[in-house]
Amino acid sequence: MDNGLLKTPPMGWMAWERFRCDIDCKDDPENCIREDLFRDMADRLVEDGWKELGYEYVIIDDCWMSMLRDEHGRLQPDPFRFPGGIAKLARYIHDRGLKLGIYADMGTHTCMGFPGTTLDTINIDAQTFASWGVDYLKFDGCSSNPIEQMLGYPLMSKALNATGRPMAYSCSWPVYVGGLPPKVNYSLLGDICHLWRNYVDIQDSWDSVQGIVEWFSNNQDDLQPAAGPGRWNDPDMLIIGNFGLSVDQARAQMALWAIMAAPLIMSNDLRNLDNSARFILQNKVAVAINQDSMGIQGRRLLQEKNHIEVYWRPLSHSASALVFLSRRTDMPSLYHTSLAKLKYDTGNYEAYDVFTGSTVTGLNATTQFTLSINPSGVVMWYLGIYADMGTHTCMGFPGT
Ligand code: A2G
Repeated sequence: MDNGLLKTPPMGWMAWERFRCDIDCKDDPENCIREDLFRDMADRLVEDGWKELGYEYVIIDDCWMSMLRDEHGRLQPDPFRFPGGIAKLARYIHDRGLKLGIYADMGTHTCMGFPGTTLDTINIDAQTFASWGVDYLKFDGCSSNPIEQMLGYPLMSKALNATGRPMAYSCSWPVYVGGLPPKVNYSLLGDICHLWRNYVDIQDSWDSVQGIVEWFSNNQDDLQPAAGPGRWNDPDMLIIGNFGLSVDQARAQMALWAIMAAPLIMSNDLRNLDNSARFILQNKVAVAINQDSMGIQGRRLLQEKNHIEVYWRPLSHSASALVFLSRRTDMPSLYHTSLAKLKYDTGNYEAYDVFTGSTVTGLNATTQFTLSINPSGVVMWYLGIYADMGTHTCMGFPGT
């Protein structure tokens, strides 16, 4: 949606993948969906360096609601798990310079069976969220039919705008109609939503990450042109820091989400994150590539027979990013190539290896180079043009 919000993909934290619908605050007080969990995550975002990198949204997912609307027909939070109410939680989050997201569902019930938003309650729900100070709405689509969705998603967009409060609008609509044209109209989605979920929910495994990347790449001709400032495809949350990914696989998720101009919305436990996950998620160059101001989504360029794949994204200042992904399961593979083989023009380049910090200078398009790529791992390069006319090259080396 072109109203000035989300000029770059949103960054933040969302409860769902890691904390699901845990409402057992008696036996699992640390992990249940309640206001303390969101306050804890807000504290971590501010105190552990996330906010300054751009991770700013704290997003409540399903299972925050009371089973009943209030006497005015408004949604209300579960009184035991959110005793202070959402407005107070929003103040806590705003006081720390962060933004609050919330979840609702176009349909009779949310996916976990809490009260849904039907066509007749769209306006009141949008007004309720605005009155609480919500900054972001994830609008799911369980328990509705395609006609209700076709009416409801645009109506919610209008209703949010009519509140006068700027709220980012995330639409799960495409998932419920198969994710692809002609059933999904991506130009309409780009007009009414800031981001949208295209495909199945992510789970805590490399299989799940790979399946998502494969689907997005196989369908990139339909999906890639739909993205741009204010309108983003959403392959779902970052699961880095949980239980399912090795360090190499975590780097791969970060690299591929950066290439795909995907929302960087983590779902992990920021209170217990190991340093390797933290370094990957806080990698400044990976984040900068994801947040590039041109907002052009990248593409898979090549699938080699030996299960090495190459992904590419054009970036501002004539720079670009390359990701070399190994989908092999044997040993580190040597990959021989040149920039010319990857369709680069003649010129002099320098490459910065995003995860090792090493630099390769003196590359021209025909220079042959060899990379070693770990199984289910990546090498990620930020590529600048070398020897610009100016005082410094794009990477800060002496210029001409
Ligand atoms: O409901 C759906 O499965 C959501 N999926 C998932 O992200 C989570 O919100 C869950 C909560 O019950 C989509 O929005 C596509």
